[in-house]
Amino acid sequence: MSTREEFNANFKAASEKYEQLISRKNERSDRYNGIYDCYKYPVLTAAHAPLIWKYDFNPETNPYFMERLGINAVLNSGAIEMDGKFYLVARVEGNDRKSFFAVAESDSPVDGFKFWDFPVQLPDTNPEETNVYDMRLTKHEDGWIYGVFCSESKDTSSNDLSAAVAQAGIVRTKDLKVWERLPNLKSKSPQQRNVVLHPEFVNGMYAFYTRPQDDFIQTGSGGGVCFGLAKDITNAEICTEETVISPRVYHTITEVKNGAGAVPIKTPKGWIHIAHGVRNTAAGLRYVIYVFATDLNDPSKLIASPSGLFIAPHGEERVGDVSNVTFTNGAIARENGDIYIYYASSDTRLHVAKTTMEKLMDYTFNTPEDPLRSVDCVKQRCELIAKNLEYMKNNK
Ligand code: M1P
Repeated sequence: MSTREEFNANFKAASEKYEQLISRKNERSDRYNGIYDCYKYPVLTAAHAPLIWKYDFNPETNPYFMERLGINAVLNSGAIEMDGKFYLVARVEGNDRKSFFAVAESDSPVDGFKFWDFPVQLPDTNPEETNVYDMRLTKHEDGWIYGVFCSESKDTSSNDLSAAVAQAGIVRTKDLKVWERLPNLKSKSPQQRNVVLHPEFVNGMYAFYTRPQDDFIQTGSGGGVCFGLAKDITNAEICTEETVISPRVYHTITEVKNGAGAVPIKTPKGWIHIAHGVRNTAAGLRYVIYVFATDLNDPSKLIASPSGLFIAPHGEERVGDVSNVTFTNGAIARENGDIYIYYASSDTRLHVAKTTMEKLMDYTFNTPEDPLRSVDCVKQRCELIAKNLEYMKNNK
């Protein structure tokens, strides 16, 4: 085969494989817990990256049809529904380890996501910024769609080559195409990650869920997911105390750290938050997704904390670039009551889980809290068992 024939054959094979992948229908998996449905296939993976992002299509300059700019992973994604279409603003990581944002669009919430030709080209307003990731998309009542993301820079005050500083970057858009960059969020904390903008004004101000941290990785004195207000989004600065609303707790799934995830979902009983919690194990950190709720009129007040984890990595989800991780930063709550939660596994690929407003509320407000001690957990479980045995006896 001549080099040109080989180029053509490889080009054809890669194109067909890509088309097959993005037109593949998703199917519900057999994983069951009554709370949400899972799907067999991830909604986005590195293989969903368009070929034009990776290959040089010109046989003169790329005779072997080689990947020139490979894509390593597609993960943590903001999510939004607009005009009946579903949009994911995913974190795409190149082989060079740098992340960027790209919009994938579909008519369906569970499959068919196709990236737009060009990734998001953020205005370059912060020359020290090295990396960006994990955008939360908030449809705010002021009429803008905000993207709040992690803006990472090298920590030049440290001799450690890996030392970095995380800040909350803010952009806004009306159409996901034109993005206006605003100054990064200012707060008393030296570092911030997993910051989420609340969709409504609170006391006439912009409300943020923050995650103060002393260090790039360790939250240190940061006590958990916090709440704070800012007067002006065009120069956002937390002007209130950052009060902890979902604390880290010893011997729970949030012991090491936690962070806000998807934009909170408004329900008749309160704001439901789908967040992540991290604990340490002999095999390293384990990230799971958990749920809590805050008061409708005072979103800084915790009103429900269902016990334990909501989504944990299962099967193949357990393995990836950063194994044993599930992480979410986007969910879509539809007017018909369906809720789609987009979560990444092991920092490698993006999945969807489907529930409904009724089920999520039932889970959030009727799941017992973690009693925090084994002896009390056994009591809690024995009460359930006794109730069930009694029910079965009376309903034979
Ligand atoms: O690697 C797991 C996750 O780690 C970070 O989360 P946190 O700030 O809570 O440690 C984030 O960088 C996230 O992107 C990543 O998925």
